[in-house]
Amino acid sequence: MRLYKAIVAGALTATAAAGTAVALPVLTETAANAASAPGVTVNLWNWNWKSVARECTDVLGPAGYGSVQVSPPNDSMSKGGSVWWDIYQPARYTLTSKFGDEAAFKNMVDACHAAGVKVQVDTVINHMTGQGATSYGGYGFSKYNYPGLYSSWDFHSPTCGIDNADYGNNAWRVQNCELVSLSDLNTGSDYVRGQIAAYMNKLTDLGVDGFRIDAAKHISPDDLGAIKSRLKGSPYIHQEVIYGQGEAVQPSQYTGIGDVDEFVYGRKLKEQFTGQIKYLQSFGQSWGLSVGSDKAMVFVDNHDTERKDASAGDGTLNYKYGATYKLANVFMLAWPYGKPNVYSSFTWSNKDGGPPSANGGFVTDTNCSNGQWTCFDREMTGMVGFYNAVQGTSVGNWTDNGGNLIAFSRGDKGWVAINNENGSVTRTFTTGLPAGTYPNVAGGGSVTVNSGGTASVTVPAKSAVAIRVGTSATPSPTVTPTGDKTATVYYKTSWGTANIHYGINGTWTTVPGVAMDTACTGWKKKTIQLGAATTFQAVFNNGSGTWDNNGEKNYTIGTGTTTVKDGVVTGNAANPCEGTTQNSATVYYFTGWNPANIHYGINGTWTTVPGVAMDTACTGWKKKTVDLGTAATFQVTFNNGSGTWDNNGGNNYTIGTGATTVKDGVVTGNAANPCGG
Ligand code: LAG
Ligand code: CA
Repeated sequence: MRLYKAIVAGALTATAAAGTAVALPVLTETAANAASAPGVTVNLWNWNWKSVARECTDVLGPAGYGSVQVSPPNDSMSKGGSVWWDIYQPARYTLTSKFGDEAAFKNMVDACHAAGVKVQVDTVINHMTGQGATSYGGYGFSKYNYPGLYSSWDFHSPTCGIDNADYGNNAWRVQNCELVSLSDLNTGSDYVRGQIAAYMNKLTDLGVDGFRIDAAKHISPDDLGAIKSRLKGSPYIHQEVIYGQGEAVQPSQYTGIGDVDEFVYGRKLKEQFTGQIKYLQSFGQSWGLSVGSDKAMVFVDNHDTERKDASAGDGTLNYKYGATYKLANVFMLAWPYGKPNVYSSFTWSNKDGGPPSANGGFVTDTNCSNGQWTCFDREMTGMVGFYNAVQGTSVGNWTDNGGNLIAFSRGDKGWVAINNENGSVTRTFTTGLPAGTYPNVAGGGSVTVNSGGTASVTVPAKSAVAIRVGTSATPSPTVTPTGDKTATVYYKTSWGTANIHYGINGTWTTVPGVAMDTACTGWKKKTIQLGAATTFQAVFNNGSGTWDNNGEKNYTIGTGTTTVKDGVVTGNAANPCEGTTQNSATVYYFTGWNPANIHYGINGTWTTVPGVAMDTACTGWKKKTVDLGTAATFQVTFNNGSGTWDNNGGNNYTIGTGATTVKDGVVTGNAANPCGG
């Protein structure tokens, strides 16, 4: 590991030195080609500099991430921490942001470089502010006046606002009028170009390796090209040019300057992963992606798309989709298209709400176990190694089950199976890998490949198995996790839905964790496989932002049965539900939806919307068994997870114990299993 770090650090220095030696005027064409490849980028959006530095050292470097993308480091308008979007209103180019000062920024760049990770900066250069008068750094400004930097004549004037209709037919207005009332810099002016380039060159001098150009669509390619020609070195550039069908400004107009953020990619992955992923066999530019693979930076989501309504056509998956989101990211790192950008940020319920902060909006350190941060970068570490190992190979051995399971190889370097079904799939797959036993880098367990390159693999529901060359074989050629320790946790709560979010040896579940079952009135229950571990860390939440993390300390829980009640952990406990009445209801629901959720209330306590995912019982039928405690009936509604509901015409369904079918609005109690058996 030390040797690896030393080599990478040496390579970085050499690139920087070569960059400064190049004469400035000839940069435009050669620089685009010379810009060093970013590898797998991770967007640690809204992390403070201290936390990014720590992540580079502890996680990103060891995992093999190539670059980290950080939030705008310049001083910005301050809304005192109430919203996230004040960072997209620059006040000046001094590095006094809510994420830390210039010294902290420099420390971060150095720490990331020492770990072999390049740094890309989100640069907001199309506009200044639309509101406010004071910045995080304590500087005073007004919309068209930034003392010592810009005055009214540095903005496009007369001023105008971009209208929705402009996108279709008026590129000039999209690039010269104001985006959401933000004062639009006159990027045609020599002075403005000089100030922007000076800011970016200062970042380069601090060691920055690349830039995301915010709102690039709103800067004409001519202006952006002119700014680029003034940049030092050959930074990697990706431009935010959001594709819209038939629009006047198109991503392809920017590929001469650098890469483009490919927004169609995430939209397509959302469609497939909430439908049938078998179609992904032909996934590529022919699907309507806006630029070619060599010009695309791709992502499952970013800070804007994760906040779009589930029903919006341009929305994407986000961390709230749990396992589905993770599978889409596994696909992105396994499938050869574009340069992947993994997203890891804070959890939210209010779309505008700011990240965890203190003292008037200064972002506090990232904490990966209090539920306020997704730390999703940590869940993709194994797949980053996979990405690095398979570069230069192509897809082979494609197979699917005609539905939601796919598998493919990358040459003889890697093989992946992605199971987006609600049930596990066991098959013999052709992996194309040399014989051996490989750890699953997308989850737990291992796979043994025989001398013919095939392997018999069980891919659990909603999970992935990925294996690659270069990983150390596990000590014994056995399947699935070593060790078989389990822990059964009973949690006392009045929440309708309770999730347990837990970490075993530092590897945590995806926020919000795993849904617990109702054990009896007031108690939720979950049994967890610990492998060889004898203790683990756990916190609980209600699925909509309320957490119990034991006053920031987490709960430490051992094997066997444990109860957690009012902050008290009792190990080797008796089952608190023993002796209580335990009614249960099995509901069969006839629907074409996939997924289908059951949202229900027992004695007036309802699950958190959208409720609980139902399992597929057989064609057309979904199924879920619900523990009712002492209740004899409960209230039920159904939904498809994206806003379509069946609530029995506003009356809800009332359902009793035993098996019940619900079909076309008709409830049949004490029903036979409609799937037979
Ligand atoms: C971007 N790319 O082109 C960013 O990815 C996106 O997050 C930014 O919008 C936008 N462009 C400007 O950099 C965000 C919020 C907006 C917010 C804006 C400026 O999505 O909602 O606008 O940042 O802070 C806010 C208010 C507006 C208001 C504006 C100016 O929401 O109602 O007109 O501030 O005062
Ligand atoms: Ca503009």
